Amino acid sequence: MTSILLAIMGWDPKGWEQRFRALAPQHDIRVWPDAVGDPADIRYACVWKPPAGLLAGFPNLKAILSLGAGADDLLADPELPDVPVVRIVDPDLTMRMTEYVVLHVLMYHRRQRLYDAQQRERRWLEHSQPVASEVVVGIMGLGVLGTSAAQMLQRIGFKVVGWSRTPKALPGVEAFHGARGLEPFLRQSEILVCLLPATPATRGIVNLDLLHKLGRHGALQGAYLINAGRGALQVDADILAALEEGSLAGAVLDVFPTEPLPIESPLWGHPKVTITPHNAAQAVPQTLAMSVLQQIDRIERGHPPENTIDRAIGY
Ligand code: NDP
Ligand code: OXD
Repeated sequence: MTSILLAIMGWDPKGWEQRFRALAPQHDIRVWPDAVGDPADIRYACVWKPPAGLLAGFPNLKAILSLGAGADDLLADPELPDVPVVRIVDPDLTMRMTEYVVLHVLMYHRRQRLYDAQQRERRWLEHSQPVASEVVVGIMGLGVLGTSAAQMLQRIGFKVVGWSRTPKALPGVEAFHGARGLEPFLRQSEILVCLLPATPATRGIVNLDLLHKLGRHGALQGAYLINAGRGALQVDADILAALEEGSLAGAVLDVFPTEPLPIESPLWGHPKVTITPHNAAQAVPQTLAMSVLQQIDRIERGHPPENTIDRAIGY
């Protein structure tokens, strides 16, 4: 019997506990903070935003498994034990993010907010509608989530460009990479979709300088931002400034430097901003617990875990 710890902050741990117990009755499931038992028993820690220093208290850990796709919070723990850190890669999570991206790209492309406003005024007025193939969507981060969103957007006709750290070859997607690839990527992008991890290299990347480089004179006649990566990527004041001066026509934000978004943030009431509470791709135990347990099973059978975080680059 292997002892597995669940340490979850900010989400309700009950669903995870029930699912782990149902799927892995052969394992000993412990739950932080009330039912940890002897810390020396714990071999695997399955976590979401555990307090810094907590994991250092488990001397016999074999791996840490993040219950989310992004592991930036974990890596910020200066006492993080030196064992593999595994993140979630799961088709359910990926498809949820793809839905979110496609939904909001289409909202801008089809000018749905304009038609909503007209409806409130009982105005019957048709506007010209560009074809999707004239509209360029730029995906920052061509990883698991960015690739899936790029492929779906392509299937519904958009021109898709992408940007990543290392070179990528995705059929039909014009791919840019690295510092030199950033500006030509941005110049084409009318709708910028941000699906980057938060790392020392990406923090604050969505700033005024970057927003000024977006393609504003394409088929949509304006530039739009969708950030569902991490709040640390964006500078809220710069997004507001870009909206005020008109260099940005709209922003959809799922993530923020401070979460929950403080009540006094001017983003809440801005007419060109759409806010969602960091749920673009909700981590649902019903489907994701299996992915986590499969990685534990791999390690127990002597195989290296998949989807490990490279601590040197931060994702
Ligand atoms: P991946 O690790 O699969 O992909 C990350 C992508 O970002 C890769 O293409 C990588 O480049 C690129 N990248 C990283 N650093 C840089 C850099 N410095 N310059 C250019 N490109 C860079 O992650 P996922 O796609 O699975 O997830 C992305 C992020 O989405 C997560 O880290 C998390 O923060 C966020 N997320 C948000 C959720 C939400 O509900 N809002 C839910 C789930 C995840 P390369 O391919 O060259 O390595
Ligand atoms: C994740 C998230 O990283 O929910 O999975 O943000």
